[in-house]
Order: sequence, then C-alpha cells, then structure tokens
Amino acid sequence: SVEASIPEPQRAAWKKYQTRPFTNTEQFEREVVRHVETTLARSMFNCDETAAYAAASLAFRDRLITEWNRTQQRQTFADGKRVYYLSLEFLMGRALDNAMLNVGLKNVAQQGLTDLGFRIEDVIEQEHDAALGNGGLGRLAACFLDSLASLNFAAWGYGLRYRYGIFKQEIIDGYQVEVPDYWLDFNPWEFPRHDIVVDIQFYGNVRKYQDSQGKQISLWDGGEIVKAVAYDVPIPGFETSTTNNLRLWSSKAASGEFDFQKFNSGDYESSVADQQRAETISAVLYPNDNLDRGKELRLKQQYFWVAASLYDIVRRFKKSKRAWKEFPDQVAIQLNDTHPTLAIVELQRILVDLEGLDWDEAWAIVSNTFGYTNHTVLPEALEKWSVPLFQNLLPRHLQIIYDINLFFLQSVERTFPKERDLLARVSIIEESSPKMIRMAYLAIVGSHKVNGVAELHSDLIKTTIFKDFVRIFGPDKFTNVTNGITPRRWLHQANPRLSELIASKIGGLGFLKDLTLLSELEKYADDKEFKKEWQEIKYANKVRLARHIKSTTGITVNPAALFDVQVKRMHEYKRQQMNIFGVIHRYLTIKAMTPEERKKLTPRVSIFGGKAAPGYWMAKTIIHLINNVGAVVNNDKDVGDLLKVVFVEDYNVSKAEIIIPASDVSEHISTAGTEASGTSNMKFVLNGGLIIGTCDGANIEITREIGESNIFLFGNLAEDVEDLRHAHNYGSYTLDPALARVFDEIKKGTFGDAAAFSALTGSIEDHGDYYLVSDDFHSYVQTQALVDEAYKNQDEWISKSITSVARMGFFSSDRCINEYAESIWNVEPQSPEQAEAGAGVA
Ligand code: T68
Repeated sequence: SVEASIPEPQRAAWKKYQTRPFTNTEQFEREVVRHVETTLARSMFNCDETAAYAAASLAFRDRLITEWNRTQQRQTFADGKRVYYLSLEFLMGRALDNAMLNVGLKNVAQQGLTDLGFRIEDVIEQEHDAALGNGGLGRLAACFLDSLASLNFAAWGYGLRYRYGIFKQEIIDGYQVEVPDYWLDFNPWEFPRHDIVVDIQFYGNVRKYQDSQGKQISLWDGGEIVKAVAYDVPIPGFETSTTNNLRLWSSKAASGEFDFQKFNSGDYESSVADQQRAETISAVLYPNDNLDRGKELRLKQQYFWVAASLYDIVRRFKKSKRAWKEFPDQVAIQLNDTHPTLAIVELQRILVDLEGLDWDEAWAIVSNTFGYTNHTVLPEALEKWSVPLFQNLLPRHLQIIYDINLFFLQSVERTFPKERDLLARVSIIEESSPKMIRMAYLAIVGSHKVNGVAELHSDLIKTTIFKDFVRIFGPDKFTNVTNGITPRRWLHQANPRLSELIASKIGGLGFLKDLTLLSELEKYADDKEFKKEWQEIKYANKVRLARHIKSTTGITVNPAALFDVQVKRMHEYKRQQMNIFGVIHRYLTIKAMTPEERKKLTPRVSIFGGKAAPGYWMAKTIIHLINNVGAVVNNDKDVGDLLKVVFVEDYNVSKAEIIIPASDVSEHISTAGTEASGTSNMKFVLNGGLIIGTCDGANIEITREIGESNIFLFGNLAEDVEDLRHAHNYGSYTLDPALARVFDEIKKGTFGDAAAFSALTGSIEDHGDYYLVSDDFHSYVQTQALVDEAYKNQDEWISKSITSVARMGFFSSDRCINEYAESIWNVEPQSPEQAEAGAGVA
C-alpha cells in the first residue's frame, strides 16, 4: 500500500501527529481563534467580520485539504481511470457556505461563530465570488465538479487562474459601467503549488530531419517560454469524504522576476515588459458569452492552459508505467465547448514528436480519449482561428492540424467518392481569406463522442451545423446529455427553509443525493397546512429580495406583488428586449384604465439582471432602456404598486442565490432553437417558481417532466423560425400592432432620448427582426395575461408550484454526470470506504 514505503518508526510518528479535522463546536472555535491570533495576526479586540470570515474559511480549508490529500492518495493507489474536465470557465461563486454544508458542519460553525460574537450570515457575506466564468457554460462546469465529487468519481477540473474574473457591473445614469474584478487579495481556497511548474512554448520554428533509422522527425524550437504554475482548489463532495481537485494555471515569466541579463545591461524596461507579457496570459477572463472574437491573446490562453494540463495528465499516466495504448483506459478528457480543442492536437504532438509513436497509433489513442460538448448553434459563437495568426503562434500545431485534416478528408473521399462539395463543407480548414480553422470540426474529428446539452439542441446540431458529420461518422457518435444543476447549492444552500420543509415531509435530506426522491412531495400538493408553509417560505424569500432591492437601488417593492424575474447574460437571442417591450405595453395599458379597472389587476414587479459583453452595443442599449423605463414607471403616481421595474446591478452567483428563491415567475423566452439548454430555468422551478417560456432548450424537457399545465409556454416553434425569417426578408413585413404602439411611445421620448433606442427598434422594424420579437409578441402578451389570472388563484398556484418541484428529479447534475460516466467516459465511481478497506488507509 501507499504506507509501506515509509519505515515503521517514522510512520508511527506521522500517524501520531496526523491532522484530525475538527468535528465539534469546541474544536472549530479553537481553530478559528488560532487562525485569528496566528495566521491573521489579530486579536479578539480587532476581529471584525472580514477577519471572522478569513479565520472560519481557513478552519474549513484546513479540513478540506486533509480530505483532499487522503482522496488523492486513495485515487493514486486505486490507479483507475480518471476524468479530466477541461473548461476555460468555472463560475464557482462563494465557497465557505458550500464547504460547510457539504462536509455537514454548518450547524457546528453557526454555533461556534455565535459563541465568538458573530452572525453566520454576515460572515458568509464577506466572501468575494469566484467569478471565473461568463454564464451558463461556466456555471455548468461548477455544478459538474460538485456532482463528480459527491458521486465519488476520480475527476479533476483544469482551468485558468484569471487574476480578473468577469467584470463587476455598475449602473450609472442607466448605463452599464464595467469595473475590474480583482478577486485574489485574500483567497483561502487555493493552494499555490510552486513545485508544479510547466514550461510552455510559443512562436518559433519547425525543423524537419531524419533520425538514425531514417524516420522523419519534426522539432519545434526557438520562440519563447512562459511558465505555468499550478494552483489547486479543493472540491468537497456532499456527505462524502471525497475531495477532488480543480487545478488552475497561472502564467509567469520564464526568467523569474525579470531578466537580470537585460537588467544589468541597462535594458530594465524591456525586462519588465517581458515579465508583464507573460503574466498577461492569465490576467483576464474574456467577457463574451456566446461570441467568438478571434483575438491572439485568447489563443495564447487556450494553448497555455491546454499544454500545461496535458503535460500534467501525461506525467501522471507515465508514473503508472503502462503502455501508451492503455491511455484511453486510464484517461477520459471532456472538452467543455471548443475552447480546449487544441488538447487534441497537443496530445497528438506529444505522442508523435516527443514519444515517437506512429501517427495512426497515436491518433487512435487521441480520438479515444476525448469527448466534446457543444453548447451553441449560434454562428457568431462557433470558434474559428485565422491560419496566419495560428501559424505564427503555434507553427507545429498547424502542421499537425493540416495532417489531421488530410487523413480525415482522404477517408471521407474513400467513403463518398465524387462528392467534392462534401469535402469542402467538412474540411477543418475553411478556404476563405484568410483561411480559417474550424475548431468545432476539429473537435468532432478528434473525439469519440459529441454531445449537445438538451434534446432539442442535440437534435438541431445533428440536422443543421454538424449534419455532414453524422453521415460520415454515423449517428452513434452524436448523443444528448441534458444539463443539470446541483441541488446542494441551488436548493439546500440557496433556500435552506424550503429544503428543510421538504426534508421534514419526505424522510430527511436524502433527496439532495437522489433528487428523484422529490416525487414523494407530490402527495402534499393539496395539503392545506403544507401549502401554507410553502407559501410562507416563498414570501419570506421575497421579503429578503425586496430588502436587497431597497438597499441597492432605493426602489420599494411590495413582496405581495407577483415577482417576475429575468436574470441571465444580456443577449438579443435571450430577448430581454421583448420582456421590456411587454412591460411598456403593460404600463400603457394601466395608464389607459379607470381606477376601477386598475383594482382588478395583479400587481407585478419586473426584475431584470445580467451583464452585457462590454463590446455588445445592442445588449447595452437594452439595459439602458430597462433602466429608463424603470425611472418613468416607478415614479408614476397613476401606477403605484401595480408595476415596478427593477434592474439588479451585477448579477452573479451569489445574487442568484437570493433572487432565484424569491421568484414567482421567471422568463426563459429565447427565440426557439437558439438557447442550447438554459440551466437557470431548472433552478427557478426547483425553488417553486413557475416559468413563462418558449419551446426552446431544456424548457421542452422541463415541460415533459412537470406537465404542460404547470408552465406558461408561448411563441413560434424552432421548426418555423427559418421560414419566418425568410418571410421578413422577402415578403411584406408588418409589425405587431401592440408592439407598434410600444415603439411609438419610445419614439415620442417617453423613456428618454428616442435616438438612444432607434437602433434597437430599428433592428426589429427595419432590419429583418432576426430574433422574431414581433412574431412572438402577441402570444407573449397574451400568455402574460394568463399568468396574471393564474396568480389570483393562489391556492391553485401553490399546488402547481409543489407539483413542479416534486417532478424536477431529472434535472440534477448527478443524473447528468452519471450519463456522461456511462455513455462517454466509461468510468465508475469509487466510494472512499470501499477504497480505504482495499488500500489499508486508516
Ligand atoms: C451556454 N453557453 C448556453 N457560453 O448558452 C446555454 N460562449 O444554453 C447552456 O445552458 C449553457 O451554456 C450550459 O450548457 C455559454 O454560457 C459561454 O459562456 C461562452 C463563453 C465563451 C465563448 C462562448
């Protein structure tokens, strides 16, 4: 076993002083005080909430790292297949609350902090979100890490340690302003591994020569070296000692602080510049969601991260002394979108150029190792790299891509002779000027499975963007794994009262590990007492959100009103513009009513939140319009409580934890066929909110699970979108009359300078209405009226809410991870108890 390598006496000494993680309040308090007094060099007289947060986190951090160590030892000893999840984004949010709940010691911490004079909620609030992601894709990666650990899979995440995460959003005079998110001042959750450093090469040249056996060798040399330093973040599973690893790479100049040679020869400035250039690689997260901009620094980030991760993975494999052909039995690498696709090329390079394998032998290993997940069909989001740019940065990789493409096209030609158009269509190289590398095609060719993230989306990729590849590789290569969310964070942590209420009825918290157990709730859907408690919890969550809104925006909202929420990245395809046009329509309707008519209305609070990419002008215009509409509506005496419009600044994971449990209705209203899945839709329903939405992404499967009578669906179907667009461009176009009235009001200047919004209204009435806002507006407004009516019958509304929650079992990320494990990775979990019995680890 692992321990056999250490002689008995030393082993005894180690054992005797082995760290024993705290398990009770007294031990926790001792740890907190020790950290305050020594690690933080403070005392009880100057321990504020920040220091209490720091000390409590350090206490939990110590606990996690001991379990982390044991888990890694166990997994090394077991020597089974590992999963590596490569993602440029991990949108983790806060760690302390999650750690406390996952290790089952929040009560202990609560009591301990109380004894020391603090409120646990205030302490938790001190933490800065780890916001290394844009939106759904990054948050999905975070949910997957939670499930992988909770299910006892041996799995590592690999990402970049950005110094700046997604920017902070401020709203000034109704406009979005971006503020840098420097989050690393104090981060107790990461462990720098200054001993794990990988040299990463860029630029340079390729030399070809023959070795002594006459074999062609390609050597990539020259160029520059940047160092990748590992930082490890422990990922605790829920109610298991398994603690997995998220390894994030940080860039550093190869010459250390700076180049002393240059410094001594008087070239101080350029030595500093070299260092800064190296550190720039991991400096900032690109803030675009569903958009590819093809910048060189982004390509550098991708290669830097992928090369460091593969070096690490290959090094770990080599320690096992197995034959190369066993690599895919030991290693599964999942590509979160095309961002890590270079890993395919890099592994082929390692095997052929550095390890001397034959091309075909290497390629069989590579293509059996990778799986690729697609997250979008939007053309502007599909990654492409300019060949000249790529050639300069990664000359050897370009040659390998050309070879991959050549062999691929040759095989296509053999199977489909005389289909010249097909070859051009599926080529990894697009023959444009400049030529472009199509990363999705490379990912498909180099993986053994390709999956979409919801049923509709997986069907769409097979019939549209990847249609030719289904013919070439057969349909079995393409599969669906519908997204999921972790019920630990999105129910238990975000909505503790609801979680406890559910637990009290269905025999404890077991549903947090097997979400299908929620079905037991269905028999309470008509239970009067239970419904009252259910409603009370929703109300309390709304009161909490109302308080947050008051303190951040100054707007007073009535918690008894219907809370209608749309929080997600700002994007035309997500159609926040349709929502705000609907709000304007409602406002105009109210204004035209008599006081008597107004009395019958359902008061509503329209809550928006979300960041716009800094360069996405139209998205910023939508934010501006929302804020301007709010300024008018919220101050109109005729309207009062009947309508309020709120834009919540800086929407992020920890805001989501407040907002989602407080929603009555949330909006998931993308143009059909554009939202690959959506995951917040699942979070809202799991927290007892109803949905108004289109037949898009996971909304469709949510409807299948919870039933059509529990969701407000509207709008055109994906299958009709193409024809409608065609009709806009080639037929006669008439704006929906209600929408036309809304536009007239905007143009009159009711919501500020009309010119500010002309591009927005113009994109609909003059430029083809690509997202079908006008086509769907009528059914949207009608469906909102149904929502108003339904909300008046609270009794029925609450039954719908309970029934829906009871039927959400399918949408756990645990189910989702088990599907990946079975149909893509071919791995099985290993329970710590079982492993320890085998390994003799005490
Ligand atoms: C989202 N994609 C999908 N992309 O939009 C959403 N893009 O439907 C889906 O539920 C989610 O992925 C999880 O599958 C994104 O969030 C990005 O953030 C992104 C980032 C960089 C480049 C392109």
